[in-house]
Amino acid sequence: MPEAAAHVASGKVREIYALDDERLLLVASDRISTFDVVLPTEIPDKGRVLTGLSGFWFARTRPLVANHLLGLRADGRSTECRRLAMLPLECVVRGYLSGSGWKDYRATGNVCGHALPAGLVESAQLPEPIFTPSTKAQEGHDENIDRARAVELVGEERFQEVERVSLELYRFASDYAAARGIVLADTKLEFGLDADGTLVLADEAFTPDSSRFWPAEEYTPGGPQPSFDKQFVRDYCESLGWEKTPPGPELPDEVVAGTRARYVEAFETLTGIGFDAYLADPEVVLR
Ligand code: Q0N
Repeated sequence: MPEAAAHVASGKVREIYALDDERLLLVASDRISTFDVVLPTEIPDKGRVLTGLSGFWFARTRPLVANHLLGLRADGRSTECRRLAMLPLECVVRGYLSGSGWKDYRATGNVCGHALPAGLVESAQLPEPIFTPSTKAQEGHDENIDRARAVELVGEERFQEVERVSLELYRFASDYAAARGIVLADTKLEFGLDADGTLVLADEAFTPDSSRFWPAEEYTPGGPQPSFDKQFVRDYCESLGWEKTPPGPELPDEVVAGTRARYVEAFETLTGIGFDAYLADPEVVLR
């Protein structure tokens, strides 16, 4: 538990504490969710992998946009960051047709107001990445919105800026990941404003919890793709015939070990840094 820090917010798998008026501490737990349910079994080091990957991307995308990162703590799971006025948007970029994007396309032929070519199959790569913002609805669920609604929430100028920056960030990270054998199918970014009104990238960035990671080697459009990190967990849960409502099942040791190995593999493949080196000195990912 962080020293004398007020708890600000809880996510399903992360906690936010106030350090002072200007700074927050984001702590990534080892909890894992599947089918929107947090499971009772943790994946050791998952929070460290996500924190290290976010730090790596924050350091490398700084030429594109400012970000909230101030430093990584020695525990490897805690991020000190600048406290911002968050924009009420989840900035989603999709390069492939999956999840709610695929559902919308199948039902209507477009995704959040973006007209798309006819005849695309599930998981198809889109002609161009598209910006499909959503809002956090009351009960934590994301609600897709169109451009007009997003402009109502943040204004025309700010909308154009977050759209441009989100697409630039996605192109940078997806090109980087593709060169290392990982398809970054889509991603969710969050931004805030600093006291000067400068746009600042916040939250986590390009982690398996905020993005769909697919192994490029197995990519086969025309159906759902295996997930780089959670596929063992999903397959195990499916094998039980669990109803996908809480409580979720406990995971057996081999599913935990296999899943941990996949997280560590994603970290090492993308960063080119050994996970042991990260544990010894988390800020190695920033250099
Ligand atoms: C913050 N969340 C996650 C926005 C909030 N750097 C920051 N400064 C102030 N607040 C936050 C951060 C960060 N990161 C982030 N909560 C608070 C939840 N989102 C959900 C969508 O709306």
